[in-house]
Amino acid sequence: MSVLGTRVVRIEDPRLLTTGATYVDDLRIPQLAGAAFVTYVRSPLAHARITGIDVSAAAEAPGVVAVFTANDLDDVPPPPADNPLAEPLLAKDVVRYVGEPVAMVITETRAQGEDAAELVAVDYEPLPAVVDVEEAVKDEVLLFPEAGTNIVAPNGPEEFDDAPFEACEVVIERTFRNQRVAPVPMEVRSAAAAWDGERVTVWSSNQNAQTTRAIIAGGLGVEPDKVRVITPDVGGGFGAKIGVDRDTVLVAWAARRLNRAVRWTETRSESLIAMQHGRAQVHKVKLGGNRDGKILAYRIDFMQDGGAYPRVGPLLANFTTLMAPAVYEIPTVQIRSKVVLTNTTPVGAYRGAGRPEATATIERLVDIFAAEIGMDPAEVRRRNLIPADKFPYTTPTGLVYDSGEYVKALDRVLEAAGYAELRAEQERRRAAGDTKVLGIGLSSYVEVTALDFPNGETGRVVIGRDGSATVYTGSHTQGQGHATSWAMIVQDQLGIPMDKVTVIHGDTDAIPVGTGTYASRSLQVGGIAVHECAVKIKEKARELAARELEADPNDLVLDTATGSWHVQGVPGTKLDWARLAELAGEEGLTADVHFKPSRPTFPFGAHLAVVEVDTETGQVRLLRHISLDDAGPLINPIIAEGQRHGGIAQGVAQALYEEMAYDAEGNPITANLADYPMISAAELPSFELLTMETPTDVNPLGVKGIGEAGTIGATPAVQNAVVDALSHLGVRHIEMPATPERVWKAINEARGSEKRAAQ
Ligand code: SMO
Repeated sequence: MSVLGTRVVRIEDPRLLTTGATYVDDLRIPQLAGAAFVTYVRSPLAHARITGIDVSAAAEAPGVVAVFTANDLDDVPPPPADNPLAEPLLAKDVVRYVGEPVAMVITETRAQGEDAAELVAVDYEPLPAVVDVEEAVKDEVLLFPEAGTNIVAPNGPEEFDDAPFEACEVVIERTFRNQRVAPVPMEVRSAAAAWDGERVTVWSSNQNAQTTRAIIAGGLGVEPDKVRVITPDVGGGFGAKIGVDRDTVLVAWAARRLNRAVRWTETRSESLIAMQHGRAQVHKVKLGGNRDGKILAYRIDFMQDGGAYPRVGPLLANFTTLMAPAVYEIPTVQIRSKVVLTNTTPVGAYRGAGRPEATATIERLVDIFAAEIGMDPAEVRRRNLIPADKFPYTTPTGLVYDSGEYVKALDRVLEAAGYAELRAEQERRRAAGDTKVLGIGLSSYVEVTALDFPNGETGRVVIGRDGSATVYTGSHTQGQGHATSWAMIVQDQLGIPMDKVTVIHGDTDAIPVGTGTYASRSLQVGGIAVHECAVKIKEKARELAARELEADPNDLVLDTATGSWHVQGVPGTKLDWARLAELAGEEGLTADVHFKPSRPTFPFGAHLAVVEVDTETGQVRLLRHISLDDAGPLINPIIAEGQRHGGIAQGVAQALYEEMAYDAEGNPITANLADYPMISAAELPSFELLTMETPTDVNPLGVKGIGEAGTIGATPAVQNAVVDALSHLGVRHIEMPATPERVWKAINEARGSEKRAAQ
């Protein structure tokens, strides 16, 4: 029996739960002995001209090794002259967001750095700041006057054709905000670097060592082989550690410049303002349909707030664009997007990266449409979901959805939730005038995973003379459980027990080529690379065993229960993996694979949230969350459930609590975890998880990605539940996060308009 699909307890957990992880900041290694500490001087203003920097007082402060400003960066490539939007390593003439690095102070101890940084005197001449995308798009205040506009990568038609909407019985027009959130990984950004006279070694907390190496090499102006990147344990990334920011490039630079090891770990407050944010889109949308529940036309005209530098903004907008039609069969879909720069922290990937935004909007619209035509939102979905017999399904945006059972997923969730009873209970409470009303919210979703499929992923498996297997993977765990899953894949194919499989990742010397972990790609790309390595090794072993036992290779049998080979019908004479490794001689028993799938995959599912809203205070409590997340066959159900738990928690957080907020001058006002209401287990019920495993034909294990699914499905279900709770009052929409204040206001506005109507 295969180990795949069984509930194997994660093999990395005993270490993480006893001696603990080793994060970059925990490293006590000879190369970092006597390392100096980096402290960044960050801009306190959202937009200003730098007219002078006086470092003399700081340079004299106790323990100061060096103070560097942009003028000291004379040995790195200058920002490309042909790109007026280029992001410098240190701000030189202008700062564009609060938190932008302006100078770096290097000291013997961390505490000395905090003090010395205060002594760096920067003269700022404030410039008007533009914080809101709807202001920024007017181009009245420009972040880069040389560029002449704040708009980047505009996409879509100049004019929309209104005819498809004119033919509809019902048309809804809305503007939705998908608020800015902070990724808040448990481990903040952290790096250390040492220079050996030829090469810089960087220990860095990130999602892909090889991309990080490329970024650092590019920043320093050296060939990639002059940089080695090592990532020890990583405490979460959520997209915000795909590669590294300039803060880490500068750590590498300082080690080279000073010929001394340096280390840097940001504070939590720094992390909240200087690590990239996520989401931050404004959607102007229009949906048209008929009273029979059929949606006929959909338009989304949206802006991605890029923050102060474009970075991956265009990529995020592209993901939202591609997934805009979502799970529905809609005859007309019109999409326009632009990235707009603002004087705020740059926005990057965050769990789902552009896809949750697409789902959130259409799922909200479907509910408003349902309310408008007086039809149950589940029924409206059922009438518009892409039917199972239409797969593979080509979307209006040119994607090919591989496999899906959208109606079935929805129906199973409704059934498990007891939908009819929930509606009855909702009605009962309303009729009784209960101040605690019930809301039931749905979402159906599909997401694209491993959209960067041409990059593929590398794997290498080496069988040791002791019969063990060592797996080198270009994929990159930040908590996802690669050590367990990759070992299961090896055991499944080769019969080498999991405890004899070692997984190595995150060292560019050991794994020169790799892509890393993001876009829910690890298993379907990196895991498959390991699977393919094992298959190759099996074939090599078959030849070796055949030669040794003087048999036809086709007669050789691998008994995966014992990890040994024998000739068909002659089970007495066995060759184990240790022996086969020996037989392979000098060459060794190894396989290398760079697996490149032909297409991305499309996990899907449905979520149902039940909330209780206190109509006197606006307080929302999530009572139940039922989800079905189908990512194909599960390698390890425990790990898949863990991914769903974390994803749902972050999705609920966006719906109810979290928002990275700025004042009108661009000052972040949620810059610590007292003000930024990060969700915790205390706010969450136990999730009710349903399983369905619809395989893809894109890879031999039929697997899709699960890392981001929970986040994508959960947010709209919860937001819809809050609105649904108040629908009897005439409430049709509440922006996220649905804080008590927002909910209370919505209730009062609805009651006010009721009263006015009665007068
Ligand atoms: S937001 Mo993810 O790490 O693609």
